[in-house]
Amino acid sequence: MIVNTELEQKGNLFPSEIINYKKEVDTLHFSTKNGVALQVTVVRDSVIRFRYSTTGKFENDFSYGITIHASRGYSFLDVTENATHYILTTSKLICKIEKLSAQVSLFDAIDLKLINEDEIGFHWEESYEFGGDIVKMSKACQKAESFYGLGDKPVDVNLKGKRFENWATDSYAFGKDTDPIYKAIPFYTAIQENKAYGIFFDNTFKSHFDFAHERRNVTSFWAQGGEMNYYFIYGPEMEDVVKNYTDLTGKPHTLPPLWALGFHQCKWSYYPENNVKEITKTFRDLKIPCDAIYLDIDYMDGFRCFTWDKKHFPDPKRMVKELEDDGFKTVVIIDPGIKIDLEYNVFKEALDKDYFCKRADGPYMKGKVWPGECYFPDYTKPEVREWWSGLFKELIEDIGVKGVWNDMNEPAVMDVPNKSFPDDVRHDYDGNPCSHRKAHNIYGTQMARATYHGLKKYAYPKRPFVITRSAYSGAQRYTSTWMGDNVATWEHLAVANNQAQRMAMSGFSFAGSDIGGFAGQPQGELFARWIQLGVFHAFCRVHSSGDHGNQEPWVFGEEITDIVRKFVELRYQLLPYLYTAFWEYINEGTPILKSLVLYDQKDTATHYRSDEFIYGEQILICPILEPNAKGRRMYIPRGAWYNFWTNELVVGGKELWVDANIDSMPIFIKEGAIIPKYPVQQYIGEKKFDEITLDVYYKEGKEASKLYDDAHDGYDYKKGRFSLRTFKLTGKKEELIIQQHKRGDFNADYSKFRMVFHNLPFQITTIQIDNVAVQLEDLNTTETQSITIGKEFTELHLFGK
Ligand code: MIG
Repeated sequence: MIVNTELEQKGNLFPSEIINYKKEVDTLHFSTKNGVALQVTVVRDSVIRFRYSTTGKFENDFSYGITIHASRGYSFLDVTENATHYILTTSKLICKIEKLSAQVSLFDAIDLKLINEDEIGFHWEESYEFGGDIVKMSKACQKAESFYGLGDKPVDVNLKGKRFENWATDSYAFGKDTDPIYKAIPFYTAIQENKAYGIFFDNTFKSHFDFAHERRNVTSFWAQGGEMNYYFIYGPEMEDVVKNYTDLTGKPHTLPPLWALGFHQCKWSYYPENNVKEITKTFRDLKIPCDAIYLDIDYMDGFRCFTWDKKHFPDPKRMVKELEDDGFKTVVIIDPGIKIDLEYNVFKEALDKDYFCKRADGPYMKGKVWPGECYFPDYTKPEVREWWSGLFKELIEDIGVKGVWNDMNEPAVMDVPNKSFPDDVRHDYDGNPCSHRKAHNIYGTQMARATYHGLKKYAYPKRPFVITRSAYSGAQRYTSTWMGDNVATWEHLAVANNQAQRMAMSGFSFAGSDIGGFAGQPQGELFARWIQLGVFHAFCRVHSSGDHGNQEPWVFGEEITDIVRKFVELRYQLLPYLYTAFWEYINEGTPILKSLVLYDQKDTATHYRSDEFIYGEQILICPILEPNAKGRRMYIPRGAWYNFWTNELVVGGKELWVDANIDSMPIFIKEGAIIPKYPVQQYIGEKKFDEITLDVYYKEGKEASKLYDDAHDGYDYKKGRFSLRTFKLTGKKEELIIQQHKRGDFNADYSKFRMVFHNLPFQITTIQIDNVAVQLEDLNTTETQSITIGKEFTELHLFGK
């Protein structure tokens, strides 16, 4: 039984036989004898939406999850009918709907094999307490099927055998397997028989997913209200499922400013001003690159949002300017709770304009958070979001703050058993009034959305930067995210690794954990290992509660400081590589981190691997997750990979011991890759440089690599001011050819590439650039050979012997 039956006499209800069918452009409408309506909409050849109503009438079709920019359109659609089924065919999928039961099955249109079928399919239970239905779906689970996704769940990568709940929850010091935590992302990908498909259950009520936990051969999902409304997304590659889901729910609207991909330092809390300055100065003194410093709640006056504690921060504008002059962007926290205080203009205005959430019978939704008793804006109302955006004018435009951190937006409330609003609170839901049962999971996303629009407006012509704790599907359009209040333990380091991969395969790549752990204090060794992992997450920030001591890179002694510096420097060197991956993400929806199963689903050995992942397209990472390690066993995916530290070439498809003392970690580069590197900078824009490095990893055969670049901030890139270079490498026994193709009209400051050749199996004798022979003088004769060349070459040809 999926949920407890509400009243004993009521059990599950099912659609009866289909008695009516009508086709309207891309939508098929079915109705059953007992009044169930089913709408089947072809969104794309590989994406079909299923929507059920038990009353025969549908609610207003409104979703915060689906973006208006989602691609629509299919190349082929055919509907036929036989004695038992309706059959819908696209170029990718065949969908059969059984006349007697309305049960659905889906097949690959090319090899005609079954991909997924309803077990009992759609069913429901009437909700005695709230009205409407508890809507349920159960699908057959195949024997070797496995499951991935669901956002921030702190569990191993494969979800099979587990059951989950989606209900955004403030979860201080959550543990491995705690469920639910901060986010609600009701999307998963399944793989069976080498075919991947996804299901996005776009329902914001509390929802549940069961992956063959209750019954070995059944996968089911259900929600405490709303519609059974899900999108079936076919791959057959997992990466295509994720890309299609990301297309539906949205890619980030803008690239982040490059500084947002730098290293960030945070703590609860840095104050007063001279403490902040001491921290930033130490970064510069110790030459540990850093781009952003965060102010947690104590910068405010009595935790009132949009105010400053004038004692600790007498002149915020001056301070922010001085930090900026030293290369630090200031990011400040803003919570949703607005202190009840008639002298406080933000409160007063929202009260006058009726912007706060109210209880069912009319009183305000009152709850205690950091400022004491608060009211909470209803961000699900467009007018309230507009107002909220406007509040950022002073902070951003005048004071010069560059980023905003939205916390507590599950929403979190203190000293109440459910840690949030009661169910009866009313929300506008963009003109579809509802209770908190429906708006809860989307509240944080709408807050981050309003914050994003404020930043976008007032930071213009610069790009906005927002970070949120709570999120529903689609939040990635507006904001980055972190995983909330983790703990300084080795287990949590593994959790952070799983969560970042899981978020990426859930369409949300701009994510990272509190490096070092929020609660508790790490030993230096754990901190160093966490930094090593964190520098390979798109969002890279050290944060801690500060309750248990300091957590800056230098508090663990010189050895650890040096290790931190080494890896943060590596992050800064690899920024053009990360930026290129980010560009792929915002254009194609390609996840920046790829779990091995997403990278190579055909290799079933990857289906249960959690530790290793691919960073971007060509770098394999495996964090060290245990104390006192001198290395570890790890799985090397198929293909051939160079050990980043030793240049040793290993052939994958097997487990391997890899050495990694505390100052090292397993990093491998795909054979044939060309990896771009900047010189080390202490912050983005510190230096202008005339050349960047391309690390070329020899391969006998072909491999393509990319390098994206633009002004690193602003919007000119949207008007063509970017450059996208594609490098095609072809290696032969005594030759190496690199062809470059460039798109876009951005011209970077640097004019040259320093090409460093790794593992060339020959001595270079002749070099041709664009078919003209050049002198060999630039060449080193050491093992690593390198050459400096003008960046606009179209073909570089090395001959050797
Ligand atoms: O109740 O603002 O997850 O990152 O430092 C705690 C103080 C509120 C929780 C966030 C954490 C932040 C802290 N906040």
